[in-house]
Amino acid sequence: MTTETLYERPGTTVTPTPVTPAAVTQAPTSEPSAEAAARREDIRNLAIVAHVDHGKTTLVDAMLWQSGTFRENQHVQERVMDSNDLERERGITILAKNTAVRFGEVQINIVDTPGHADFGGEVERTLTMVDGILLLVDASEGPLPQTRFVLSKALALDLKPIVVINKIDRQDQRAKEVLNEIYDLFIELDASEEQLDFPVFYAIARDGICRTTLDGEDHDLKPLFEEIVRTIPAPLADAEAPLQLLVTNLDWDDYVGRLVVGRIYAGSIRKGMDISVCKLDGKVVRARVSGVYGYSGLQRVALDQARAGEIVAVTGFEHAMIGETLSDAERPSPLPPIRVDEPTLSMVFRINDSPTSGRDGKFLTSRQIRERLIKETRFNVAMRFEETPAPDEFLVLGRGELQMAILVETMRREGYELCLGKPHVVTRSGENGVEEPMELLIIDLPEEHIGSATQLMGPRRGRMNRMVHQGSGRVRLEFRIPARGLIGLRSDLLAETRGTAVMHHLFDGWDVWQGEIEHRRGGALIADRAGRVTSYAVENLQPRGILFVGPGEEVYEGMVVGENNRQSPLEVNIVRERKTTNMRSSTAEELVRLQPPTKMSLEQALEFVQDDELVEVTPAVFRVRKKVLSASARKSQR
Ligand SMILES: Nc1nc2c(ncn2[C@@H]2O[C@H](COP(=O)(O)OP(=O)(O)OP(=O)(O)O)[C@@H](O)[C@H]2O)c(=O)[nH]1
Ligand SMILES: [Mg+2]
Repeated sequence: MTTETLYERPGTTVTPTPVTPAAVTQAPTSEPSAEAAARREDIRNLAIVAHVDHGKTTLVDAMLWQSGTFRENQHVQERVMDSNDLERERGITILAKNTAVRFGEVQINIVDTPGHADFGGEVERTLTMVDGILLLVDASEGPLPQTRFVLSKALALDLKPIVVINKIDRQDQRAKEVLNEIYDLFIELDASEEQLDFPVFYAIARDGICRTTLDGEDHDLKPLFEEIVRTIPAPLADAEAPLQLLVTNLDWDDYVGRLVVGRIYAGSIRKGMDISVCKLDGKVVRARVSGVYGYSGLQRVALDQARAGEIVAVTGFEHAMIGETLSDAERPSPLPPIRVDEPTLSMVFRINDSPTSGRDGKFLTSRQIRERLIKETRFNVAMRFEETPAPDEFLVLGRGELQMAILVETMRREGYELCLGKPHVVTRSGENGVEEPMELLIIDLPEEHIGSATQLMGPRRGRMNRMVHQGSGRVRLEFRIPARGLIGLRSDLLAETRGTAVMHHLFDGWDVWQGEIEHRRGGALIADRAGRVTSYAVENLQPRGILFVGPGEEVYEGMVVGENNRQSPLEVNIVRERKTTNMRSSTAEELVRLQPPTKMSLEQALEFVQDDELVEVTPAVFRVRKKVLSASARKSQR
């Protein structure tokens, strides 16, 4: 979804009423007063977390506007924090990003996080930077798997939550029940009494409106800002101690180059200062700070120095990585490294050796692909890179198909050509033998489809844990299912429920291997020779199955040009010319009879391929092909 519309200002600028020190200094009583004295009352660090699409980035827009970050008549794009191309195209947040707004004397550092489960690693490491969270929950959808995931991580880190029930303007809002579901979720996640005592707001983020009670008055976001200052603890920080800055993010700026982003836990950092970098492997490397930057709205602003409690970006470090600590030159002391959940999916990346290779791309060699992948996994702690015995084939491990697809999409835009193997779930050996990743699966659907949805689960080894009637004829079903069982589930489910089901899933630990899961798919229709697709051939072949190519497209031997109605593969001549006869039908007449080819998305193609196939990706196209292109070579392998 691309939205380039100009933004209607969600509310006017709010000005804080002076806050009395008593209202802001609400240090938990259990802490010694000496520490409380070291709190930075001028700062609050918080992350906005939620399930995908519940309105985080939209709320940040409103916070930016209402804190006076933009000029009254300034043209600002909607969801301005979703700044990279792929984010704008897909309408989702992929990378966690920092911004900061001023509310009176207080600087509120905000991290907008992605809500899609595949980017959970981004959220996990972001949480190490902040002291509190705004937990957004859609007033109709209620808490969903990613709400559970981010909340469990936040509670484990003892972060202070503020709950915002968003989209109360929706026709189907059920904010009251949703609040109960949120309490239930906190209790299920073993929240303490204190954590359960969270403030609640009701919001229409899109209009920059919040309420303190569901039926109460509409306000601008001022009450929310005030609550942030009151509830989120000011960072506890000792500015006199030796420097400790935990690197949680990396960024790039065309003028100043590579930036490492993180929170200063202790001490201070200055431009020109000599420091040490505590590497993940235990080594300590000396370096010099060449710049220190703070955040103000969407800008980075150069600072002379920054002190404990602040979130900053610093330059001067070509090699500092996520999870490492920038520390005092003489007294280096690393902070605990960031640990995020293990990858659950692996996929082969290799060079493109198809006959069409090299036509569109700039980067083709295994060395180039290898370097690019290594760079990616350095930026992204939730991904891992592994060599394989084959010199031109590498393994990338990650959280899910979307995360893989985004990496591939980014690479093809940069000019890479690749071939990708079928994604596999990662297994590990446990006490009782081989273990595999399990997922918590939630399906929302109309009651009349319960039967057909549950039938889909049996062969996929899914087990139902819970069924909740949500009123208005919809039901929420909860399953535990091997990650493997999710492959192709979404499209089957949509077909079985006439497009009415919505599904979400979340990594739910490891379990013993659940047994075979059969994936039914039609056999491949494979081009038996190179050439250009003819309408004549398409017309003859389309009753056989679904075609991926249309007249005029170029194919090569071994390319998969469609899916057979039957399960067996079939070699076809899709470039066959009509034998010349006296009777010629007009081209127009021919075109009418042709169905348009089915074009898969990259994610769909990755779901479609089997072990003896690859997805070929270039900046211009992607195609499915056999690993072994020549039909005779494939036969002799069998
Ligand atoms: N009706 C209604 N829609 C809203 C409201 N707030 C946000 N939306 C819409 O919800 C959709 C998702 O909003 P985003 O702000 O991108 O959600 P997000 O949580 O940042 O999504 P991810 O970052 O991808 O997880 C957009 O189409 C918004 O216009 C609201 O208060 N009411
Ligand atoms: Mg977002």
